Amino acid sequence: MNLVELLETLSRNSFFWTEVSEWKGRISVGHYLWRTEAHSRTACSYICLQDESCVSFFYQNSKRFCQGHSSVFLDLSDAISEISPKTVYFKVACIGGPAYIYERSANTCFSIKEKRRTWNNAQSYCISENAWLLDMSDHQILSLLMTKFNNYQDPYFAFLWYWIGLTDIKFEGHFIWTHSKHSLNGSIYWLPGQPDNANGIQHCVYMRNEGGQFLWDDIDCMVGFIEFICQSDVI
Ligand SMILES: [Ca+2]
Repeated sequence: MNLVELLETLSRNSFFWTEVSEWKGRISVGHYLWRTEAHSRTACSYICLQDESCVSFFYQNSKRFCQGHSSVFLDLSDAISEISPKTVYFKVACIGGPAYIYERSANTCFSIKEKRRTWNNAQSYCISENAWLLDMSDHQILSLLMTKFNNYQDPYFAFLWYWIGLTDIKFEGHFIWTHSKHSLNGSIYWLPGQPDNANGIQHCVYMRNEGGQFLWDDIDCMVGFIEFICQSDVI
């Protein structure tokens, strides 16, 4: 396959196609901006350094605003040896930025935030990264991710609670995934006896690990000690 044929293949298979250029013998298949929070300029530079596709960053001290510019390059030899160029690209290209992990099996990106927030503040945090609270309305993604969380290798992960993007704040008992706006029609993932809307104030859903399995519970959206998982698209 020569260069022209390769580029044609990439553009056919890649809805995210933005531009092509050659640089130091590599091909750029696109670029994207990411934003996140960092406590210092050094921390921001570190985030950029950790992302092999990051080529520049900008830090605004007053807002702790860290913005980076990443270019995604393919080594020509890698691209040829790996038949699916989509896979090569997706490994690094999450809209949410370098903190996001691309989950190949579900073709989505997510980031576990070790920060404690109310449900609304967690959702705002995700939105600030061009992401949203985890939406598992797609049945395939639901099953893949719930299995993944149950097998997650981080030893601390199973001890914490995590908001997900599911709420019945508008109509009691009618749970909606906030990003996709899809209704939840039955689920095998509720904790026993849940959702119970205890005291009439439980309208947001979090998950926690019970006996080796993550399951869901509805709780007061204002509870502030729950961590959360953001999800973003791939570029
Ligand atoms: Ca409950």
